[in-house]
Amino acid sequence: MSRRQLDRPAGDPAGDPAGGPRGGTGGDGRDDHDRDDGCTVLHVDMDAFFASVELVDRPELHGRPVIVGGGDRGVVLSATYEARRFGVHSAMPLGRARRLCPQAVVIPPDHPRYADVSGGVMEIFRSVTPLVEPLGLDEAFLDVGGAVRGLGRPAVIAQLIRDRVADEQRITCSVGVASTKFVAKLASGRAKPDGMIVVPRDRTVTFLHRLPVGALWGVGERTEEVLQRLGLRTVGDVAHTPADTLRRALGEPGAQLHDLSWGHDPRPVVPEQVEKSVGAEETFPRDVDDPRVVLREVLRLSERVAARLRSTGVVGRTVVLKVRFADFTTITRSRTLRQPTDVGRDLYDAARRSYAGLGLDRARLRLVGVRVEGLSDADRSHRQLALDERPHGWREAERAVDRAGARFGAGAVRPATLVTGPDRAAGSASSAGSAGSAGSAASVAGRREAGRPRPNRGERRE
Ligand code: TTP
Ligand code: MG
Ligand code: MG
Repeated sequence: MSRRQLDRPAGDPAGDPAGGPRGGTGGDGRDDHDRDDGCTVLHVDMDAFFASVELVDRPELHGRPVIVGGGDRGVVLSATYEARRFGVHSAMPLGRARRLCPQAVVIPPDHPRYADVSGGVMEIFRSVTPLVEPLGLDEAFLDVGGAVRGLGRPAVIAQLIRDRVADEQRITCSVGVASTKFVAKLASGRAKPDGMIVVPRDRTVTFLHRLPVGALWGVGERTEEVLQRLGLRTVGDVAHTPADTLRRALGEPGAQLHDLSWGHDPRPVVPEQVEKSVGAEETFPRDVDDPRVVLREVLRLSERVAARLRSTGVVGRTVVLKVRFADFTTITRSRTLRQPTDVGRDLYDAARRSYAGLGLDRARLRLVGVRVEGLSDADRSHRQLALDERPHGWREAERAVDRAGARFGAGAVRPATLVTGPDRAAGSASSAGSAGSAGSAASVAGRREAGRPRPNRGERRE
């Protein structure tokens, strides 16, 4: 899929509760992409997620109504926008959906595949900022305030994300760009499908007040009924009703609705719990006894783990080398660094020493792995380093690689040692080290993303 322009054609009325134009404007119809100052919150949501993933392998279904559903509950889980034109929507009983749209292609869900694509999408988000708050498999809030210097304005970052999701996962997503989570989420919903909307800070109230009350966070059917009885139909109506009146009708949540209706939403983007360890390992296509090949792989894994540390905003102190012999015996060796790091070179140096310490003497290896433990917050650690005045050229160089990766996709820029290293002539090195080979695995241990296998990407998280 090609890179798209920042601007999309406006005017498709689908999914636009306020009846205004879509595709880049949250205010009064003008293009607001360049009015994104202070709009550091992005809400990104995949379009018709399950159905879109199914279309990746079935291009012949593009443009046709497709429903993913069935399973235990016999309901529609996801429907393409073509199916939605017939009134089909998620959570609808499948039988009713079939009656509304008999020509729809119905596909049973393939949850491991969706989890896999979700992992890839979240990885794109985390290459932009560590401040990613997933809301399920197909959506997340991102705080891009810290990424603006390196990657550009929020609207540019939003488009970058849309392009990368399209290029790498072959599905589309929609993005809301705003100054608060609540407004960003509303905006992404209005931008659907395959669009983005920027709500400039000073147009937040205008944007909100035209929407129906149901758009307010926390307003379900029952609350909506109460508001309707008070004669309140739009968010603007709620805004112009005294908070006390709302509190009397709805209790404390009534007052919160009043705040929301004026765009007050102080909730920060809360990233997921930090991992306990980050690691990657590689099973060689054939057992390897050449130390140069092994070390080359250790270097590649170290770079990969370090990039992962940086993208999640953490540094680690203990480097664990794992070696599995041809007979499946597995050993690990740890080294604790003086300073925590997120630099691949540091990890490699420690892992290389551990490897030398093993004195393997051409023992045949089946797998090597590099893991970092003892993680802590990178910002705090770097402040400490600044006090110690320890200049670190590698860190800057690797950060530049990250930025290129965030822009152009992982692997766009490789460390020079992996491209032209002296051991390149060793022959089998390139096959052993090829990214994404069947036996490759990267894992992030800890609470987050538990049980999310990613078989198709050759990466695994525990
Ligand atoms: P949504 O983002 O709500 O829906 P969607 O991605 O299919 O469509 P869009 O965002 O364009 O409106 O949910 C994401 C996925 O979660 C969806 O594809 C299927 C799954 N899902 C369920 O399994 N059960 C449900 O009740 C809903 C609403 C979604
Ligand atoms: Mg979605
Ligand atoms: Mg969603």
